[in-house]
Amino acid sequence: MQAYIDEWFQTSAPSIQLEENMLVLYPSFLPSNLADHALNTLITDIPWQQHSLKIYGRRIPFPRLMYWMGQPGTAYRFSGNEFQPHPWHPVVLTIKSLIEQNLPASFNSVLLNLYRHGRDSMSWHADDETCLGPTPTIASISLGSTRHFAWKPKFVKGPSRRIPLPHGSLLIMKGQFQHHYLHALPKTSPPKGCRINLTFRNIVQ
Ligand SMILES: O=C(O)CCC(=O)C(=O)O
Ligand SMILES: [Mn+2]
Repeated sequence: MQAYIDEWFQTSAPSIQLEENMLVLYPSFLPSNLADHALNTLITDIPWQQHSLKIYGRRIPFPRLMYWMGQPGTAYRFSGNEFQPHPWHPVVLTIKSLIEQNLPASFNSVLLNLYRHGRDSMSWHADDETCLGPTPTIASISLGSTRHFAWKPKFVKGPSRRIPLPHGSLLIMKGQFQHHYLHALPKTSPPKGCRINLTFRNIVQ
């Protein structure tokens, strides 16, 4: 499977379907001028926030900055945090409508993550909160430095796999993906520039 992914990445096919279509990557989804503009605009316009995780009474800062955006009523609760939605940024709305024109899905919120360098990361998790419904479709846009997205089975022992997420790419997680798999954005040791990730979601309750 990993060899297939590596070969595909070298040939730049328009999309790759993985894990029985529960994971689909469009490597160059955004027009390059929109991807460049979104990266430059969001880095400076978003008042990026440092949130933290409470473990054994201690607050540990997440190794990345975040910002939650969406329509009113889409509060997002995870890891002991509750995020109230900030109003849509026009560039984020442009990207959202481009995705919605191409997918049978719509979104009422988005989590923005800023990975400042290769040591910023996201640990193993599933986006399986009840508020996302049982089979959420999550549309994940990457801007800036290419980083690897890793995933592995949740309930059985099995190897993890990884795929590079280039500037302007769109990764779709759908169906039972959050039920069967964990995913992560691992740290890298070679130095990396900054990366912004937008995961569009639909809060249903
Ligand atoms: O940065 C990424 O590509 C992954 C983000 C993610 O998994 C999340 O926001 O839940
Ligand atoms: Mn996730």
